[in-house]
Amino acid sequence: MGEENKVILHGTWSSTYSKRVELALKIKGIPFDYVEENLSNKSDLLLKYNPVYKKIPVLVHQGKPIAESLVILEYIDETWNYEPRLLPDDPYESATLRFWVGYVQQKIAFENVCEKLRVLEEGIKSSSFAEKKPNFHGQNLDLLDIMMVATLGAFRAQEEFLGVKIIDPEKYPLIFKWVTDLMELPVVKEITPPHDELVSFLQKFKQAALKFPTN
Ligand SMILES: N[C@@H](CCC(=O)N[C@@H](CS)C(=O)NCC(=O)O)C(=O)O
Repeated sequence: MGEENKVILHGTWSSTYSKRVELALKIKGIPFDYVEENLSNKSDLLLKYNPVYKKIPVLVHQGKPIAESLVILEYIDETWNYEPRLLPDDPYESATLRFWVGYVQQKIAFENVCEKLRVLEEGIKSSSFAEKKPNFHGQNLDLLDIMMVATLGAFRAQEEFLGVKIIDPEKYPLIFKWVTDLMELPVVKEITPPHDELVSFLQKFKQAALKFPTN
């Protein structure tokens, strides 16, 4: 790839937002350089590229920066608009898929995650693409698959850290199968941080939060 077409991702290894982008680039087979950012000492380049939010991930393509993970994912699919597509061609299916992507983005966090998972499980079962989930064809993941595995792929580390079941296979069989099948794919394994590193990251994060409470 010539310098003018270069793709660079600024991210951090533990960020689910960076992982979304890394996964999309790998699924599409787009070569890229990766810059690991230290969020407690952000690089001048990151501040220049994302002066509004000052956050990772930032994708730089042809020298131009794009910020916000979901914006970046759509940019990737529009720019490298060949198979596998991250969004379906059918407008209704694409709208439904983006609806659930937005739901995972906004709602699937630590608090009340069980109720949110129930809504997601039921919503996917009655969606226009119900038959397709959770079946994958090779490594052809779409935007929602990327969101699911980047957001929930660390659930085993979170379960160990919190000492509670998050994705209970009896309560959420579809989500459990979906996420665990995705985690078996080589492309997903490539971007998944080692389990022990994630658990110790969560522990360190908690200790730091206890030391410097925000309120
Ligand atoms: N809405 C953003 C969120 C990205 C985000 O929260 N990034 C965090 C790391 S996981 C960050 O850069 N934090 C640095 C800061 O807030 O100063 C996206 O989807 O890209």
